[in-house]
Amino acid sequence: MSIDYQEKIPNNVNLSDDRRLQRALEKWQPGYQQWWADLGPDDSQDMDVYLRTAISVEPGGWANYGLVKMSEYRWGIFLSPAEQDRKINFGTHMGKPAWQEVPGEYRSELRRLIVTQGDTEPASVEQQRHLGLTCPSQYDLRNLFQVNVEEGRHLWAMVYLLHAHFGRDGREEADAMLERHSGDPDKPRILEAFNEDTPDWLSFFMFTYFTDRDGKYQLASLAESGFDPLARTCRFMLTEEAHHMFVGETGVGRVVQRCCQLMNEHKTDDVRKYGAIDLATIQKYINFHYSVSVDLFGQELSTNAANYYTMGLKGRFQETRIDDDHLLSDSVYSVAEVSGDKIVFADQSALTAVNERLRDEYTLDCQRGLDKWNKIIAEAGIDYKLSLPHRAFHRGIGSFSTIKVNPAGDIIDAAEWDKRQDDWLPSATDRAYVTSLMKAVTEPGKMAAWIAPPGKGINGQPTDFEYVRFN
Ligand code: BYC
Repeated sequence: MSIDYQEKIPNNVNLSDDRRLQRALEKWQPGYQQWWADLGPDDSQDMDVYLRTAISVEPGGWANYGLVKMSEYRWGIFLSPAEQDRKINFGTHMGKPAWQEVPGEYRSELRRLIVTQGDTEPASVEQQRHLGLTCPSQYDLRNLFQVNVEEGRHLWAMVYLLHAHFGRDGREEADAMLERHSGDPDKPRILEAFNEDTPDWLSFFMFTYFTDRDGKYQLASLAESGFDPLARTCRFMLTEEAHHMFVGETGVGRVVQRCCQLMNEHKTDDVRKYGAIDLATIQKYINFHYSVSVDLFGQELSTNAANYYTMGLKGRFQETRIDDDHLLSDSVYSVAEVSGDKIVFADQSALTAVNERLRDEYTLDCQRGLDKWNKIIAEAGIDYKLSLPHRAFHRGIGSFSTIKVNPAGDIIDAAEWDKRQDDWLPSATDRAYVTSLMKAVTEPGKMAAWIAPPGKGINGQPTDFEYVRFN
């Protein structure tokens, strides 16, 4: 399963054995490179960056670290090793051998899932493209670029599946991935959160914490797929995704830490005076990014999701570790809904509730980071607790999208919402303040005033290592 870097497209799928596929992908490659040059990270092409490059897909020692010129980064196609005699583990085909080719009857559903997943990857690169110009440190700049190149590779992963398994319409979908753009009024990205701006580094850390974590849960569900090439591709993507969430978790943690430090030093909550971001503003950013990210799980009750499950295309998180019939035809799951002026829980078919179950698992996982950030605050002796807003707060998709709910979960009227929303979500003033802090700090080891230095460097390097050469 070693990766062949001699090829024009590095890969571990024996691409050279399939000349037609190789040619088709090599034809797509220049368009991708052009897209990266146009809409990838601004002004980065000449920089040498200390990046991790995948050299193997085996667990442990799968990556190489070294300075890479951004314009020469090698994107490739890497699948995790095949599991021998893998079976379909859920739905009506349970127990049958996993599909190596697209099951004809489920072609359009499978294509839709792959396209939706694939579309998010270049979208995030587009959303983050200006951030390098205002990096808080070299360490952070390097992390941003690491995330960006890997999201680019995740697009390759989905484009490979489209080219290898969906013929002409797959190739058309692959082309369309480079035609839709984040926030484009005519050709937007498919999922709403990927059309929002990522205008500043606090938003970036929140995005990598909350939205990349949706990626983790969606990829983990697709990694259970009965369509084996999709499962294998997603398993390898998950390995890379872990670093992205680390960037988010530690990034927000360092902003919290810096704030607490200044609160103690100056005996005040108003750290804006000292160029840091106050806890109340951090809470508003959490409210925003969490609510936008929970929307990405779709409707609470979804026949699409039920169909994907029954067809064996998209499973639950860690499907094989769940002890039940893996059909869900007779089981129930507790789902929140609106009843009069209250939000209550009611049992629903577990099959139609698979999106909601995944959202619940995601929320539990999100809370872990909040606990860590709260520990930083408590250790600084400060009496303040960050929290996740209620699941119904600020929703654009699903049964709460038509009502107004405060972060505590009380249904409120539109007038109250209008009056209070700036207390709950970043206001124009908050955003302008955070933007005002965004000034590039590029000397090795130096940090912007609003963020604490990282606990340690990348790959055992010191924090003042020269992670980026600007040339
Ligand atoms: N925005 O039955 P429902 C990542 C539409 S992130 C706009 O609930 P379904 C990453 C929906 O299309 C992970 N529209 O939908 C992170 C449907 O439309 P139709 C990305 C939405 O399909 C950071 C209708 O509402 N991967 O990897 O069950 C950086 C009914 O909804 C949205 C995936 O998402 C929305 N948020 O659930 C980089 C996995 N939600 O049919 C990367 C693949 C719903 O009425 N996607 N709609 O026209 C899926 O599994 C599903 O498409 C979803 C939606 C879970 C997203």
